[in-house]
Amino acid sequence: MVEFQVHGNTIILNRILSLLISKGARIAEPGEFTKRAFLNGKIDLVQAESVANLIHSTTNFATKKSLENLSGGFSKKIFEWKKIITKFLAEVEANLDFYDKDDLPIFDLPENKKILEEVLEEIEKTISTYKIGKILEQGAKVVLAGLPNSGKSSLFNFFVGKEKAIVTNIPGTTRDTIESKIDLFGLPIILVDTAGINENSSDPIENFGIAKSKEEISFSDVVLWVLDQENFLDSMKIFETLKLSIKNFIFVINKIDNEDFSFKKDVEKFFEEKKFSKNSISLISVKFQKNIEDLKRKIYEKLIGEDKISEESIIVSTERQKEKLFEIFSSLNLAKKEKNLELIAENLKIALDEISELLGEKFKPDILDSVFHNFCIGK
Ligand SMILES: Nc1nc2c(ncn2[C@@H]2O[C@H](COP(=O)(O)OP(=O)(O)OP(=O)(O)O)[C@@H](O)[C@H]2O)c(=O)[nH]1
Ligand SMILES: [Mg+2]
Repeated sequence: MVEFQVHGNTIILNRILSLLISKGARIAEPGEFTKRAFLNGKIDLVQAESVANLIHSTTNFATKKSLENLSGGFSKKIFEWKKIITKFLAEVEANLDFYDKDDLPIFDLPENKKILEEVLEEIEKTISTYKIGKILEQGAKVVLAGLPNSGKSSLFNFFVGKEKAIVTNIPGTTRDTIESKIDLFGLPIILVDTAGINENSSDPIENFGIAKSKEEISFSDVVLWVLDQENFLDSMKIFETLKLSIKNFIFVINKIDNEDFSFKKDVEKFFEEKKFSKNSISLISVKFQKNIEDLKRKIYEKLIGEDKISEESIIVSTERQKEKLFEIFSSLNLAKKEKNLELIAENLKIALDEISELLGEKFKPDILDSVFHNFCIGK
């Protein structure tokens, strides 16, 4: 191995690279070093995938989870499952080899199935963590929408922590969409501020903005529909006429600093009659930073549900891992339901094969290509 310590100027770097290439060196492929570590048995495929997640992670929590997977936390769990299934299979096969088909099994089949049931539960729980794993990997889009002047940009600036969007008391201030990345309890969020939706605008620029707002809503994971006391009924009317098809809305009633108690009661009654859950309504004041924590918690719950993800939870971080776990779950479930020992053995064997594929002990070359193609060069 040769290491060059040179000045970081890109022109100098490029000239050194060109020279080395002209002498027969080549640029590493994306993920080539991780791929080599995998092919040489230093890490398994689940660990290799976490290198890509680590590179792309944008919050402390995402980094922590990728590092845990890289150091083998998830793989250890998979090996535990593998051990249990292998032991079960060995007992079933010994029975098949040494005893007559009509004999009763000489091992405790119900006890083995009970242990299998526990593994199934763990796998199911693990699969459900992909909801959060996917967000850690790709981020979630949260869109601020609603009528003009309701305080979308004020809320956007508050979350972002700087005056990125223009705020005025003139309706129609925001004309375009503005994005910023924020960290919501460890989840990487792409927060989008949009132009206020106004059904009767004659201004072509504003109308372009409104069309973009609607498009953003259709691509979002959660929409914060921002309203205030003055536009409350109009805003709800427009909301209903839009017939938006996504489910994840939170009605954010802003400017409660101005509102008397009776208005709050009216709002609650209104949503009760519409049968909206309390988790979909948050009354806040951006100006006085009132109740923002409540809103943040509700966004978090909309994104990952009420499943408790503890600090220690293993997180499934790629689509491939999720798919493989699902296949393992299905085969083990068949084994659990089956009474015939030969068929139990068959399904356990399939599950073990799938575990080998999950860990990369067995793989097809195209799987490796798809795992390593989103790495950057030098990793
Ligand atoms: N009293 C009070 N005023 C607020 C609050 N939040 C925002 N405002 C004011 O409401 C006005 C509109 O705020 P913006 O954030 O520009 O509203 P917007 O929804 O982005 O408006 P458009 O860009 O026009 O769609 C500004 O004068 C803000 O200062 C609040 O919590 N209380
Ligand atoms: Mg605005």
